[in-house]
Amino acid sequence: MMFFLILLAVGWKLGGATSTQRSHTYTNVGLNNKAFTEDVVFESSAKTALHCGLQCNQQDSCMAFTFDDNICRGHAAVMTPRSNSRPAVGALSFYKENNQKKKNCNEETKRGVVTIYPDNSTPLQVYCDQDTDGGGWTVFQRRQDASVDFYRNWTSYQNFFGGLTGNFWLGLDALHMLTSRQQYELRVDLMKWDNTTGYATYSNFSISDSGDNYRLTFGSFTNGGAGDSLSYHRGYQFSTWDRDHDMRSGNCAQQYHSAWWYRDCSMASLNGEYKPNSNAPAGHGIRWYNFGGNLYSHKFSEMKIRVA
Ligand SMILES: [Ca+2]
Repeated sequence: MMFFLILLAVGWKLGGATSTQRSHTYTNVGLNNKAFTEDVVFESSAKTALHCGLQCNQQDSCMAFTFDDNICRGHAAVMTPRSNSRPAVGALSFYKENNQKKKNCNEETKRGVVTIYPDNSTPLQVYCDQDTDGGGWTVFQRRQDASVDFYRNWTSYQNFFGGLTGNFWLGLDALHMLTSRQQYELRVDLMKWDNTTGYATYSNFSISDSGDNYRLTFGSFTNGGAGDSLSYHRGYQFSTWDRDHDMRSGNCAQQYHSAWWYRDCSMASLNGEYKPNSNAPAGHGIRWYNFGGNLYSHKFSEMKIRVA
């Protein structure tokens, strides 16, 4: 394989080592040399996998190739956790890493902190969860300890704060940018202090722009044992201690030390105070009414979106 690497002048990833290249990176599919069987864009003869790779390299529509017994096949599909391509046993198989800018975590195959380009030009650093329910999730909120203060003002919530590998908020402007361009589903993951977990999913999630105070829109509760504590907030604007858009005469965010799509006031409030003793004053804490009740404050929360 080193032979191919040098002659092709493209990168090969074999046994975890990757080298970058002149034009495209090819990565071994790594499934015991299984091959793609669908989306064939060309078939030809080739003496070696090297020649096969060069043919694929010359065609934009070729995203992967398989080489088996001097038969070279180019394929339009890239193997990802959500790909419909089906592998077959017997051939050497590689895929071309997509050098185009990825718009979301569905298109991205890497996990963790990555840079995506929601509008094809503006870089946005996000955290991709590729493990939960098939992956493809862009995480926009995480609470896992008390090290980051979430009782913040309007400007702070418009922007990113925290750290992508720990506690963070991606920012309302970023959420609007993402959800105004593609249709997303929402998932909320929660963990109690006894490590029991629950989740809730919603369809057609989007956030409006700053002029509309980042109003929360979604279709419906679709699944999850944590129950539906968000529908109460559907259609309401975001509020912080210094920007009151709630339905109460007072200020919900100020009263409960959080920031949320408050109504009068909330059934969920995942930006509340982190309370290691699990019990918070009523209305405070990381709350999801249908999973723990009004007083319970969760050990862990994540909010994430995926292109539907
Ligand atoms: Ca108010």
